[in-house]
This record gives sequence, structure tokens and C-alpha cells, in this order.
Amino acid sequence: MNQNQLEQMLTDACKKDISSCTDKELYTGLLCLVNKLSKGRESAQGKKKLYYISAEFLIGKLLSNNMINLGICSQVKSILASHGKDLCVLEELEPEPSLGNGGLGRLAACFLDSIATLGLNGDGIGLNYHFGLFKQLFKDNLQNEEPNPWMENTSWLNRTNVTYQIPYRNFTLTSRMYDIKVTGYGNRTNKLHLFDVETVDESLVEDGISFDKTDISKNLTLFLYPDDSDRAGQILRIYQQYFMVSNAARLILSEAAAKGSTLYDLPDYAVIQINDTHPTMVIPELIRLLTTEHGMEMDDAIQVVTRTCAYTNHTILAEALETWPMDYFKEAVPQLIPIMEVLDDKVRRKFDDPSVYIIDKGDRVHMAHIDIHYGFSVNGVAALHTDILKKNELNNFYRLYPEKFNNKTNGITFRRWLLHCNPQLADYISALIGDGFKKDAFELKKLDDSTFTANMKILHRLLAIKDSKKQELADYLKETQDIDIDPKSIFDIQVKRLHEYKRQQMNALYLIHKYLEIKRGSRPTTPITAIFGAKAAPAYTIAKDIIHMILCLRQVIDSDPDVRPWLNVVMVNNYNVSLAEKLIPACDISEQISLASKEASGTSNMKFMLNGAVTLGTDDGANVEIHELAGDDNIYIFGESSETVIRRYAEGSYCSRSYYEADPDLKEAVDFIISPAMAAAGSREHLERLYNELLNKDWFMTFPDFKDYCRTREQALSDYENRTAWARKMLINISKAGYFSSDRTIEEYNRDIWKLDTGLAP
Ligand code: Z15
Repeated sequence: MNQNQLEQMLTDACKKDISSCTDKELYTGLLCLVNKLSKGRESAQGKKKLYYISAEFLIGKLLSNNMINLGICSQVKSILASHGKDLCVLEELEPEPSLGNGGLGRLAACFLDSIATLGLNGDGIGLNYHFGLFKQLFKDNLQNEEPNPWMENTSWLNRTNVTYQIPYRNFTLTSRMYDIKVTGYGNRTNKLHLFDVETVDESLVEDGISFDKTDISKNLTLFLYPDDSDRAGQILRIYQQYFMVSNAARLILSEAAAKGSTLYDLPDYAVIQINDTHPTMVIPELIRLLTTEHGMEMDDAIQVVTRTCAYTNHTILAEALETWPMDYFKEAVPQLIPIMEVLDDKVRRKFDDPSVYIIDKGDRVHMAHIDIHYGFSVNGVAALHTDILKKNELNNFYRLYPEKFNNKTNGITFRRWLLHCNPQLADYISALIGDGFKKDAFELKKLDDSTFTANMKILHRLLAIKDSKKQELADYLKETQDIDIDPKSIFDIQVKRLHEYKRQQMNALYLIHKYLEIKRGSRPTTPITAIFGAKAAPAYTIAKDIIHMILCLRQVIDSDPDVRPWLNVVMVNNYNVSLAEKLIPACDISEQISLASKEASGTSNMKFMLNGAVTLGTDDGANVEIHELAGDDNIYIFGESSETVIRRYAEGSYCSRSYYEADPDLKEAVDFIISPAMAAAGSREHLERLYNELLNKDWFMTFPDFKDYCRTREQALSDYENRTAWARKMLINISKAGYFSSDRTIEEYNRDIWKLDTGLAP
């Protein structure tokens, strides 16, 4: 399509001349145009279909992403420009659907993009949360939560005619399916199916995010559960999960039947990827539907379902592995209980090891155990993570079913995380090595060649692009959050959900230490800007205390004229996908400092690497693979190894206080948390609770790694001063990032697990 035709279509969609449109009218017009263009593209076809079921799909804004994938983005930009309009301004008008907490939900969104791009026959299935995840506000240096409404009259959601009756113990809900089109890069359009109930009552929500929990028909899909990997909640979550999977099961069975399946051959028509344990009830629900509504014998149904379902594990944190009291099922979905009892009984007859039972002696149901016994594949999300699953956490299962276990190292979509968020870098890469990397990310390897890595002009250009992204971020934060940052300073960024194992508190302890050093006169060569972005689960007390500490520290430093020109600590408000797209391209140092063994993979580490940030991290999750690819000279690794950490936990003898007593720098930093200066900025109660937690527990072992962390961070800061050497590290990181394309990950899922016909050649 040429530019004139496109301009005409946009004018038609806006129903008036582009120049006379308001920004809002233009945004809506573009949305309609994109919907229309993607209508021409069919879903990938094929006998067998993948269903990726997930409680979270953190899709982010869709306008620009869809335009990139339709191949019209640069044309639209220039059409808009010729009418004095700016796409960036229109982008700000699109509400972000926050249908995920963090990595797990964003991974699902990247996967949908790659599945469509590779022309695979696969859809996502999830829930349509009206308010998504909460919106974060800071008040008195504390996190507050508010609803985040994101659905507008004209939106990406398409109402369908698909509805089901979903039975609960004492009532039935009528569901309705909404579809969001998932447009692959230069390719097919698949679907994200989001189920909802029409009786949901948004006016139930009052005073922040609290609402009346009693009437499920009114509250079922109001919010996404804000717990990320821990503090599993309440019975409403069972209602949500069952709603998701019962709808999914009915849709899957009806699509298979429509294509001619007898349902005994369901595995030839469907493969279900269970994203963490949240959709696990799809297993008993399918068995229930096959036996009660399709006349199948129990043993056959179990066989069929086992050959259809595959499970992805995303964490080894014990507190994140879902186990639900039998009573919850009794209250909400008693129809599943006889099925789960049969499943448990079969396990008990076969294995006399209580650690692999489905129902434990305390009458709790272990959801992951259902997946492992009654699915054909179990995968971890990074090499180290899968090894730990096999050797430790799931060793008892690995010994029973070694053939089920496999690794699929996570990936990210380069369309969003490079082409969209950093077109300057993408264009420059194209100028150097051509466009091929956009289809085959491994082509980035071509950059690792001395014609590039030893070329001063190229290295300086890379630095200039980084500088311009830093300037853009500085302007954006000033305008939207009234935050001042110096674009000439070093941008050191840690953005991810707030969790003790991710150790934002250790980053903050370093910053306290640095603050005190500067105060004593030892100034850095280049000023430092340390940026945090993180939401804490509303019920996660210590996580909220850590946010409080960081915000108080910011205030203390901000009002100290001796230090403020050299060290700026910032916490951006309401960190989400859209902010990530602005923060990541501007980053110099990427903080990936989880306690070794605890971060299953991490995916922001990959996004930063792709955008030319250098990683400062532990040998944990996918950092291990980043380390191997980038090489020792192009990454900053510190801290104890996962083996040491696992051993330390097993010994049970960790005592944080002894580290505190032995290291004066650490002691000084920890004591500062409860100093008068900090107390003046915040609340003594919160600061003292955090101080005591660290001193008496420090469950995620920040103290043993503190010294090495400080030393390594200082090394990175001093290496930054040699600008061309640093630029070379950046370039090598970019050149090795191809492995982390989610296209590679999805090809592996398909090759080893799904085995779908590959549609169009990529
Ligand atoms: C979540 O975001 C992750 C794991 C979970 O068990 C839950 Cl409930 C949420 C994250 C992991 O923490 C992260 O390491 C990983 O990269 C991501 O899932 C995607 O696999």
C-alpha cells in the first residue's frame, strides 16, 4: 500500500481531514485503521492448535506495536508529521491494559507476538480484568493503590458471541468471550481470548482498591490478583481460576470437535500450555467435561488430557507454589473434588512417596503436582532454573519422570523491545548490518566483528544514541512526574516487582553507603542517577517498607546540596510496560541482583542487554546465560553462587547479624535506615520494621553479598569513564542478544512440546 492510499484510509477512519482532528480523534482513527488492516489477515490454520492459558497477559499499549507488525509504522509517522502531528503524543492517549503483574504476564505477551510472527496456530486464553493491576501512587513516601480503568468505548477488545454457563457450587455465571487481535510481524493475526462476566459491577470499588468480596457475580473480574509469586490469596482466586479454565476447556473441546475430533484424539487437535499453576484446574475440568458431558471413561479421559497438557514452572520460591485447602474447592467448585480424588488415588497406588501426592495429609491440594503427573511436559524458564528444578525442588518428580523435564530459556519480542522502544538504535543497526536481524535475531552476531567493535566512529555513534535516549527519558520524567535527572549522569536502573529476593534493599544499602562516602568528600567522576521502578503487592508489608526506605532516602539526598549534584536517587511512580519502554533504552547499568538461585529467569535483563546496557548482576536465572554469551569482560558479576546459597539454606545457620558486626561499612549503612535524617523524612514504624527484618533475618542474604556488590559496582562506575571501552561492551552485549529473542524460545517450544505445523515461513 502506498502512502497516499494509507492517508486516504486514515482520513476515512477519522471521518474528517487529518489536520482538523484532535489528538483523541486521531488516536481512535488509527485504532480503527489498524483493526481494519488486520482483518484482512487470517489466523494461522492447521489441524493442531496451541492454547496458551495464563492468568496474566501484560500486553502493554498496542497501537504502535500493531503498526510496526503491520509494516505501516514509518509511513503513518510521516503522514502524521506532514499534518503537524506526532505519534508519540497520540501514544500517550492510549490507556495501558495492566493485565499482568510482571515477568510472567509480560512473557505471555511476548510469546503471543512470536507465535503469530512464526505463523503458528495458537491463541491465548485469559481473563478480562476491568481494572487490571492497581495503579500506584506515592503519598508521604508510601505506596497507595487505586484502580486502573483501561477499557474505553473504542478499544482493542472485540465482543464475541461466544458465551458459556460456568457452574459453581450454588450458582451459575454466564461468561462472554472478548478477543484482542494479536498481529504478528509481517504475518498472520492470532487471538487473545479474554473471558468476562457481564454482571460485573465496577461501582463496587471504593476507597482505593477495596471492594465487597461477597457477590462473585459482581466482583469476579474486577481486579488481577496483585500478588506476584507469593502470598497467595483467597477464595476469590479459585473462582477466577476456575472461570478461566472452564471457559478454556469448553472452547478447546468445541473447536476440536468442530474440526472433526472424536475427543479421543484430542492431542492431535490441541495442546495446552499451562502458564504456572494458575490454570492447573484445566486438567480436572477437562476430565470432568469429557466424562460427564462427552461420555468418556475416566481412564480414557485422564489419558487424553495427560497427552494434551504441558506445564511451565516459573519459580522455586516455596511460598509461590500454589497449594489450596480442600475446603476452598468444597465451597467454590465441589464438582472437581471427585476428579481430584481419583487423580490423587492413582498417584498413591503407583508411588509410595507422600512428597509427590496431590492431596497432602493436611488436606491441601498441590497444584504443581497435578500438572507434573497429568501433563506430558514440565519446563523451567532458564538453564540454571531447570537444573535446580531437576536437582532440588522437583527432584522427586524428576526421578519419576525424567523424560518430561526440559528447559526453555525465556525470550523477549524484539519488535516491542527494540524496534518500537528504540527505533534510533534499530535503524543504526540496520545501517550497519542490514534489516535481516528483524526476522532473524541471530543476525545481530554480525555486529561482533572488529570492523564494528574497533571502529571509533561507530562506538561514538552508539554512545550518541544512548545519550539521546537518556535525554528523552529526562524530558519525559520531568514532564509527567516532575522528576529532575541529569542526562549527563550515569543511569543505573533497577525496575521489576518489589520483592525481597530481587533485593532492591541491597541496592538501597549501596546508595546509602555511597551517599555517606560522598558526604565525606569522595565524589564520583561522573554523577550517578539511580532509578528504581517497582510495585509492591498491597499486602506485602516488607516490600512496602522497602519502597518507603527508598523514597525517604531520595528525599534525604535530594535536600542535601553537598551530595545531590553527585548522586540522585529516583523512584518512578507506577512502573509499567509503557515506562519500561522509556527507561530501558536509556539505561547504562542494568541491576539484576537477585539472590543466586531465586530468580527463575528474569526478562528485563534481556531487554536491557538488547538496548546496550551493561549488566551488574549475580549468576542467577538467565543472567548465567547472558554472562556466558557476553563474556567476563562485558558484564559485572558478583556474589555467592547458587550452590553456596542452596547449601547455606540447607545448613540453616545463616546469621545476618554476624556480617553486620564484622563489616563497618555495612553496619553504617544499615544503621542509617533508622537515623534521625531518615525518620524525619518518613515513618519510624516502617523504617524500624525493615531495620529489624534485615538485622534479625535477612532471609534473602543481602549481607553476605554486600561487600562484593559494592566493589563490583564501583568497578563498573570507573570502567564507564573509558567511554569507547564502555561502548565496545555495549556493542558486544547487543551483538549477543539474539539468543534472547522470543522467536527462538517459541521455536523451541514448538519443536519439543507443541509440534504444530509451521505455517508460513518466518
Ligand atoms: C512471575 O512474574 C514470575 C514467576 C512466578 O511464579 C509468578 Cl507467580 C510471577 C516470573 C519470575 O519471577 C521471573 O524470574 C521469570 O523471568 C518470569 O516469571 C517469566 O518466566
